[in-house]
Amino acid sequence: MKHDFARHGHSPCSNPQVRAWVQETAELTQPDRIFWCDGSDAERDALNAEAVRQGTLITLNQDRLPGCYYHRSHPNDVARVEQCTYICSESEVDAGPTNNWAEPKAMRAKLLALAKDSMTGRTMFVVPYLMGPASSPLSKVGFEITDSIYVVLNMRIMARIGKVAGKHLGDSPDFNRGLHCLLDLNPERRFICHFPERNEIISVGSGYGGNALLGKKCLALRIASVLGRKEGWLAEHMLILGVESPTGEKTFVAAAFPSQCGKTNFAMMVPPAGFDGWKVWTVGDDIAWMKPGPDGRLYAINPEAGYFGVAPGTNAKTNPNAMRTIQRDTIFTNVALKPDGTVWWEGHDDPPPAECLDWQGRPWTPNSKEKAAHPNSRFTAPMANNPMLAPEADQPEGVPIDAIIFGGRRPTTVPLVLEAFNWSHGVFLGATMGSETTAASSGTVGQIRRDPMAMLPFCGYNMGRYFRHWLDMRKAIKFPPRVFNVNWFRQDADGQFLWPGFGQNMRVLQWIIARCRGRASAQETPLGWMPLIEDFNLAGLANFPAGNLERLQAINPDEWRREILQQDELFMKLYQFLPKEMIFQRELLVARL
Ligand code: SAT
Ligand code: MN
Repeated sequence: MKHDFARHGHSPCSNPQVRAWVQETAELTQPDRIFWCDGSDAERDALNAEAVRQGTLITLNQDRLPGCYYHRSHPNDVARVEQCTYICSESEVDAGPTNNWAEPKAMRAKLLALAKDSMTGRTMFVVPYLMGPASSPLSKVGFEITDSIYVVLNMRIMARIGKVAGKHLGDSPDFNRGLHCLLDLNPERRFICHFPERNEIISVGSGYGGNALLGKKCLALRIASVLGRKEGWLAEHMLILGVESPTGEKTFVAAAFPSQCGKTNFAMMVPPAGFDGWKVWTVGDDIAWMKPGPDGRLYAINPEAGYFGVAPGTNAKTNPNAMRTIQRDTIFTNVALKPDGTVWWEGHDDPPPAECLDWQGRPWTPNSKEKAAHPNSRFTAPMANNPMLAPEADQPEGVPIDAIIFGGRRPTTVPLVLEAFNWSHGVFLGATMGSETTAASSGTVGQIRRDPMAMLPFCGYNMGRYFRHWLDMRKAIKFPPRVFNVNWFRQDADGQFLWPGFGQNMRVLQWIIARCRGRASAQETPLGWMPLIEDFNLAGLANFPAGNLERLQAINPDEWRREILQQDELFMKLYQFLPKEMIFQRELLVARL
C-alpha cells in the first residue's frame, strides 16, 4: 500500500486549547503545511519514505537491519548544550544558582521573533504524545510542534504518540506546549528554554537528542521536576530495573547515574555465569517518575517508550540485550556507515571495517586518526524490542521501588557499594554525588563535577529546594526504599579498573537486594553500611585479584578530606537554600571520619 505523505496526517485533535495554540503557532511560523501525527504504522512508513527522499535519513540494509535508518546530525549539533539551556521562571530564585535563568517575557519575545516565519516552505508537524503508560494517573500529555521530520520519527520511538495522547487529555487544558524550530542550526541562535509556570518549552536552533526531543529531558525532567514538587512526587534521572530471583521473587530498583555512566547497560544487564535462575528485567533506562502509592510504598513508572542509548562501547559483551533491541526499527545517529548498509562504532563486536564512512560522511579506514563514530552517537530503539522488557513496564500503577541507587564515574575515593544510614543520609549521598564529565554534553571531558542525583542539568528549579523536596517526601512514604551508593569505576594506581563492571554488577545488586529483604548483614563505616567481605558473592569471578574487594571498599582519609572540600563548593553555591539536614549530614560525616 502506498501512502501519500502530502495527503496524510490531517486529523487534528479536537481539544480546543490544543487547536487554538497550533493555529497561533502556525500563524507565527508560517509553514506551508500542517501535519498532525496519529502514531499509526502507515504514518511511520510515509514519514520514513519522505525523510529518505529529503536525505534526512539513509535506508540501512533492510535484510540485516529491517526498519532501521541512519542519520547524521550537523557536526556542530551533536550533544546537549547546557550553556544554551534556560529555566525561565518568573523569579530568578526559583531557577536557583545551578540553572541559567532568563526573564520569561523577554526570552519568550526573543524566541518568538526567531520562530517567526521560520517554517516558510516547510512542514509543521504536530506530535501529540503521552509520557507514561496509557491510563496511568502518573502520565502526562505533551504536544510538540516541530519542523524536523527526524524529531518526529524519534519521538515516535521515545514516547507513546498520536491518538493515545489525545484520548488521555480529553478536553483538559493541562498539557505541555513544546515548540521546536530548527532554524539554521547556528549555535549563536540555539536556545532550549523552559517556562515552568506556563508548562511550556521553546527550543530553537538544535535538532539533536535532549535538545529537540522535548518529551525527554525538557518535559520528563525539567518541567516534570517542578510539577512533582507541586504535586508530591519525584521526576528523576533514573533507570528502573526488576531483579527476579530463582524463586521468582521480584525486587525493583531505581538508579541515578549521570549521562554516559552506563545507565542503559545497567538497566539491561544480563546476570553472569553462576547466577542461574536470576533475571534482570528493564522497566526504563533513563527517567523515573515516582509517587507514593496507596500501600505506603514508592511506585515508579518509566515515562518513555524507547531508548536513546550511547552506541560506542555497546556490544554483545557489554549489553547483549541492547544489541538484540537495535536489530530492527531503530534510528542510528552519528555512527559509522559501512558499505553493506550496516553500521559500526568504536567498541562494536565486529572488527573495524576496512573502509566505511564516518559520522560526518567522510571516508574512514582503520588508519584514520579520528573516530569513525561520534563518542555521543546514539541509537533510538523501541523498548518493545527489548527481550527483557519488564511485563510491568506498561502497568498504570508502576512498580514498587525497594532500593534507590546513586552512582557516578569516580576513579578514586568512592567505594564500590555502601548503604545509607537512613533517608536523610541517602538524600545527602545523592546530593553530594560527583562524576567525571563525558561526551553527552559539550564541554571538557574527564573532570569531576558535582552532579546531585544526576540532576544538575535537569532539575527545573532551585536545587536547594529540590533537596528539601526529597527530604519532605520521606513523610509521604510509609515504607521508603533503602538508599545505596555505588561506583563501578574505581581504579588502581596504574589506572586499571578494579571492578569488572557490566554483568558482574549483578553481585552488587544481589547484596543490595539481600539488604532490602533483611537477609544480609553489614558493617558500619564512616561512610555508611558496607558489605562484610565474607558476605559479598565473588564466587566464580575469574581473574579477580585477591584483595581487590578491600581496595574497592577502602576509605582513604586524604581522598576524603579533598572530597569534602569539593562537596563544599556546591553547598556554598546553594547555601542560602540548603536544608539544614544537609549541613548536619556533612558535620556527621566529618565527625565519623
Ligand atoms: O540528553 S540526551 O537525551 O541527548 C542524552 C543524555 O544526555 O542522556
Ligand atoms: Mn540521561
